[in-house]
This record gives sequence, C-alpha cells and structure tokens, in this order.
Amino acid sequence: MSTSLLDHVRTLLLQAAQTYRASPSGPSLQAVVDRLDEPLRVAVAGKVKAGKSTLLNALVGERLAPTDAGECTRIVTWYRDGLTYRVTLHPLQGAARQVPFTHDHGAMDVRLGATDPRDIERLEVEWPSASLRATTLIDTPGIASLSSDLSERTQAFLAPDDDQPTTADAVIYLMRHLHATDVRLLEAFHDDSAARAAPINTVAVLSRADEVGAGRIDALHTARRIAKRYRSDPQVQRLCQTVVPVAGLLAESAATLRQDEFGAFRTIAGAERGDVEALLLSADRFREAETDIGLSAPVREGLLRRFGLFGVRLGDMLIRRGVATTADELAGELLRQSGLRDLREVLTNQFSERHEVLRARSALAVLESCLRADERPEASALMSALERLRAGAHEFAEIRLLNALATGGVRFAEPAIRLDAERLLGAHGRAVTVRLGLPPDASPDQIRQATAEAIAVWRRRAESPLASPTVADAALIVARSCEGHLMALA
Ligand SMILES: Nc1nc2c(ncn2[C@@H]2O[C@H](COP(=O)(O)OP(=O)(O)O)[C@@H](O)[C@H]2O)c(=O)[nH]1
Ligand SMILES: [Mg+2]
Repeated sequence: MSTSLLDHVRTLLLQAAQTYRASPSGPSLQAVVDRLDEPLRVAVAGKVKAGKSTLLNALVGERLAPTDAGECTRIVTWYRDGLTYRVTLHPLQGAARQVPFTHDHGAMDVRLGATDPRDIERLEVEWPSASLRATTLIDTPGIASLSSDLSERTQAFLAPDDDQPTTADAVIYLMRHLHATDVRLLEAFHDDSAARAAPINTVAVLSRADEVGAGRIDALHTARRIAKRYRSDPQVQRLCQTVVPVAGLLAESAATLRQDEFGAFRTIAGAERGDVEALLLSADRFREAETDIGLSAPVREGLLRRFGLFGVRLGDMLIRRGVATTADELAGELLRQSGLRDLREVLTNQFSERHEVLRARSALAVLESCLRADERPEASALMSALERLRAGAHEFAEIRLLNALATGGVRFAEPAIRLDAERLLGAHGRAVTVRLGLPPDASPDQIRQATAEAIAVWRRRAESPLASPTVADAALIVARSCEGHLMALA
C-alpha cells in the first residue's frame, strides 16, 4: 500500500528534477529522490542538559555523542550507519571534508582543529551499527531558553523560516518537566501545514526520569504517573503523539555496562544493608563518606557518574534480591527499568511503521518549496500533480486525520469514539490486529469479522444525519482504512 505511495512520489520528484535540472533547485530535488531510500531521520531536540546526547547514546547502545560541556555539543551532529568509521565536517561555506577523531572508552572526540564551531553546518558521523540501520539519529544543540538566547541553529534546524521543509522526518522532544517554554518551543516547530512537524511525527520524552523525587527507588513510578498526566493534557496532545518517561543515563550505562562495574555493584550488594542504606542517603554521602564496604571513593564517584544515585540504589537492590546474578542480567534489568524499551516500542509504532508516509510527506514538502521558489509554466502542472497526490493518497488522509484528532480539529461526540478511531487509523501500531484491538494471534476469520463490523459502524457514523460535515468526512476516512484491511486480507 505505502510502496505505491512512495512510487508516486518518486515519479513526481523525478519529473520535477528533470524540469529543474538546470536551476539551483535541481540538485536539491535530486537529493530528495535519493533520500527516499535512506533511513528515517529522527532528530533529538530539547533544552540544554535535557539529556539529549545521553539518550541518543542509549538508543545506539554505544557512547558516541559527547555529553555535558565540549564544543561538539554545540554542533548539529548526524549519526548514521556506515560501512566504515568516519566523521565528515560540513562547513557553512565550502566543501565538506573528513576530520580526525578518537573513540576510546568514552564518547567520540572529534578534532575540529582551527575551525570555529559557528562556521560548521553539521558533523556527520558514520558508524557501522545495527541500531542506526533503520534510523539516522540527529543530535541537536540545546535550546537555551525561549525568551533570551534560544539557540538559533537548533531553531533554524527544527523550524526553518518560511516554507523551507524540515530536515528531520520525525522528532523526539526531551523535557525534564513540562514547562511553559517547552510548550512554546514545541509550538514553534509545529504548524498546520501537512508537511511540518506535527503531533504525528513528534514523540515527547520525560527525560532524566530517575531524578524525579530525588532519585528515590520509586522514581520511575512517579515519572510514569507524571507522563500519564501530560498525555491527557489537551495542550500536550496537540503537540506530540505521546509522552514516555525515560532514565537516559541509566539506559546508556546499562547498554555499556562493564564487568568491573558489575563487580562494584556486587560489592555494594554484599555489604551490610544498614551501612549501604546510610551511604546511599545522598549523592554527596555516597561520594565522600568514610565507609568500610570495600569501595574506594573514586570507584563510587565513577558509579555515580555513570548510573546516578537512583541507578546505584536500583543495582544494589536487584543484586541483593537475586533478580540479577550476572552482568548481563543486571544490564537487562536496568535497561528494562530505564524505560528505554518502552520508548523503542513507541518509536517503532509511531515512526518506523509509518516511515514511508513520513518520508513521502517530507519529500513533497521539499518539492512544494522548490515549485513555489521558482515559478515557471511547467511548475503549475507539477503543483497540481502534487496537490492531487496529497489529497488522494489515503495514507496522507489518515495522517491528517490523526493530527486533526490530536489538535482538536475534529471532535467526535465521545472520547471513546476518538480512541477507537485513533486505534483503527494505526496510532498504536499499524498491524491489523492492533488496529482492530484483537490479540496478535487472532484468526483470519476473527479479523475479517471485526473488520466488517468496524466498517459498518463507521459507515453508519459517516451517514448519520446528526454528523457535522467534518465528523462525517472523518468517519469515512476511518471506514476506508478498515476497507483497506479487508482488501489486504482478500
Ligand atoms: N541522573 C541523570 N542524569 C542524566 C540523565 N541524562 C543525562 N544526564 C546528565 O545530564 C547532563 C547533561 O546530559 P546531556 O546528555 O549532555 O544533555 P544535552 O545537553 O541535552 O545533550 C550530563 O551530566 C548527563 O550525565 C538521566 O537520565 N539521569
Ligand atoms: Mg548534547
């Protein structure tokens, strides 16, 4: 289904690239054609120190992106799967060039030499990695604060001026606690056009979730409750698909857990419980207090830096209770508790499964801006073809409706109807069983029957004399989605 959409988009782009081959737009159109076959581009955005680079590392499963200070944290950096390890510097002016780097145990250290970070458009890190095969991750410098020095380049990257399309297909937005500025920042890179960042391609992360409530052992429960509250806030619903709490530092360190660290955790878990509890009362205490549990201050300091106070408490508890008896088990359990797997699942449902539609959508945005920038007789035919494609493709209709449901542009009589519509439109995953709310092992007959029932219900809603035109249209789109499944089954 989506394949044909991408094919249509490709054909149209190739025509346009041909028409514009001698103009400045030519190369950018060709680049968009090439991009159709590339992995989805997901940008990690949010304020300074929200934990963006740490989370990116956790998603890759390696420490690549530098965290905290360092000039590279001020540069937009792409991490993509490659055949070899290579870093390319793209300056604002002049040709791209490879730059030397080192990568020992910690993050990458890219040698910029005499180049001023402000003269760099972006760094591109190629890194052979299974995690990067389906998605290219883009680390953005933080947005400092909206009122004063909102980082211009992050802003320019996420929400370019005018009608320029965005560089990323989807955005993970990190926020520590929902702040008025977060809402305004999210709003800043959203608008109503079909092409821009919209709730459909944004997932919010309640980041540094372990720090909620000063790192107490129930921190993540609390964070999950807060995230749930955000999810039901209409202001948040207008801006993103969902909100997931993640302890990025814990996830990053779990993914890269070393045997000596496991040994240190074992030492803690083997010590007298009262002594350990006293030591773990605060980070300062754990770092500095005199103790005879058998761990030197530098080792404790190291654990704290890598896992945070919450992570140390959790690791101690998991080993003490026998939940984790090996380094692998500990890593697995810390990862599970960090929330990273939940985030991955959301990313798969929200982005990976609809990557072709998202990509088609960004490609058409570029095409549209080229057509508008350079008007000529042939452009009008291309523009109508583009509009026909946008209006006609059911995948776009689904995306538009999901956006409209999120932003309140379409309202059904009851919240339950909206939830039903979102599920059928693929908001929670595109698999037909997920859409229908059936168990994964439902039989073809069950699927057929549930689909037929859904079609009947939604056709009735569309034809109801009480339905407003917007609701009727929306109901028709849902019914058509269901009919699509039925055809796919046959
Ligand atoms: N406790 C805790 N600290 C974190 C977490 N994520 C990041 N940090 C710390 O916060 C600081 C900023 O993180 P960084 O990833 O560089 O943030 P960025 O500026 O958004 O890229 C670093 O000292 C990280 O170790 C987290 O999930 N929990
Ligand atoms: Mg960073």
